[in-house]
Amino acid sequence: MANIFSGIKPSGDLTLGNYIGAITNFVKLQDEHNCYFCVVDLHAITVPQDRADLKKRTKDIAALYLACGIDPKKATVFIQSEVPAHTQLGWLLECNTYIGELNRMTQFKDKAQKNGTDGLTSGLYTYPVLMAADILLYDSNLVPVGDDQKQHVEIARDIAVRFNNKYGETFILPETYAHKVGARIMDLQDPTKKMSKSDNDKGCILLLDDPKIIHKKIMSAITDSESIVKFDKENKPGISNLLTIYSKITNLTIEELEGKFVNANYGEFKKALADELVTFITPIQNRFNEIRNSKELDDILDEGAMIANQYANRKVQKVMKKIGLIRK
Ligand code: AQP
Repeated sequence: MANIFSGIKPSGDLTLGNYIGAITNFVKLQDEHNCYFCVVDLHAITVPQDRADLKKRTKDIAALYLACGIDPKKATVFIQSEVPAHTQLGWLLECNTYIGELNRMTQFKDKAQKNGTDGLTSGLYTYPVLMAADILLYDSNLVPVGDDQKQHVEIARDIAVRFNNKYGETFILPETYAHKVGARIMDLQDPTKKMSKSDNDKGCILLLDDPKIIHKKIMSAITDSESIVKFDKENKPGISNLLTIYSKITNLTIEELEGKFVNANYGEFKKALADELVTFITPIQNRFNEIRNSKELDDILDEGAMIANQYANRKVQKVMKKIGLIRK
């Protein structure tokens, strides 16, 4: 049985990209492994957040984890800021991470290139180290993430190797667990760019979108002028992205879908996809509405925080001892 850790930050409302890229693997892995699934609220504050939105979204994401099929009897579900060992270990690891390594992180580089570094926080720059702490704290063997997060799992591994070499065996070396297809769902309006919760507009399907909005967003997705439903990422990124989404929510293969829509035009294909999406998302939304304001959700998060704190505190004490942060 492996240890699994992953999290999603409440920097926006959950997207279909988060679901397909990450949550489907959370649900799959919980049956056979020791799983810790977290709402990483401390990562969200690396960019400015409205207090009330942050509070609301943190619980929304926890409720959506459950609504999407994470079972609290199988997995520990908790909020990152309720387990102080994450920030404790984050600092200990920052003192074992080089500035050159952080300079290579593409997410920060992209944001800095787009807007310059003025107004960017040092938290945004060092957040990969906090993410390394999240992962290493639970002796995680596997980290289910989408494509964009692979580099951050790699730096966690590099930090773990360095720490182990310096202080003796302390950390398990984590590996990424990602889909072959669906590890990067693209924006519906710009299929060369990742669907992202902080760019919530027509290009992004939210798990809590109204069915009418879902229809509208799918029907207005950018495609191409060929009108052939065929997977070709290079030349037909829009249709290929829609085929990937279709395949992921129905379990039909891309080839089966190409066959099914061989005589269809893009309008017919998009309508069928929108219908499937609504059928797929409606039970998730119903379950979300049942649990979002229930006592059940708070009980699950209280219990999750207790279990996570027990594991994480033991681990951080071990790490401190290795470093020499010990009085007796
Ligand atoms: N478009 C995507 N396709 C596949 N997987 C995705 N993930 C995010 N977008 C896609 C995966 O979802 C998990 C949670 O991500 P996160 O919230 O920690 O941060 P992120 O990767 O930066 O996600 P967003 O939605 O793009 O957030 P913002 O806009 O706030 O930066 C991760 O496993 C991620 O790979």
